[in-house]
Amino acid sequence: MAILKILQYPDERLHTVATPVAEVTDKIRSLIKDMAETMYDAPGIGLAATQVDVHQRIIVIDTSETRDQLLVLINPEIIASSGISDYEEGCLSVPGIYGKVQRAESVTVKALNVQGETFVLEAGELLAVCIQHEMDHLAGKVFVEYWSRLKQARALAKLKKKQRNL
Ligand code: QAP
Ligand code: CO
Repeated sequence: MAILKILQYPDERLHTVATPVAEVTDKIRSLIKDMAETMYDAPGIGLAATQVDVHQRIIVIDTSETRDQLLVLINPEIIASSGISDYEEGCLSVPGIYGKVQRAESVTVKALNVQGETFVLEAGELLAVCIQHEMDHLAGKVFVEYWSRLKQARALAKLKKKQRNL
């Protein structure tokens, strides 16, 4: 097990489009363990492989209060969505920056589990938002990129200032 390094916005590698996992091997399972450990350590509620510079379609999520409900999505696909939600988001790759993004309120997602079996999950509320946020990472998109140029520039200035003071 290992804590992986999380890429920090505006790292260009966050714009890489991930490719599907061809087969869920022990190597993939080992990566997933490290991703989960990294997410829990941060602590965060979601982490996409893109954020640890692995460009394969893998996501780990745990939105539970008890931090013991790990959800692993391999090759996720949204097969249905409905409603509109306007949730305040954050991101481990954009620390200290929070803001609203408009997304679907509920989603039905199809994915593979760590055993390589297909499953379908219906999600709402925070879990639905988190799934969409993490799937964006796999497509090379960071949540702040939904914002206006001005709001993005302000976020970037805040990040730069924080990095200078480290
Ligand atoms: C994505 O984000 C998410 O700024 C997961 O200083 C977040 O785990 C989806 C974090 C909210 C939907 C709603 C952020 C930790 C964690 C920070 C995270 C920070 C420390 C973010
Ligand atoms: Co994120």
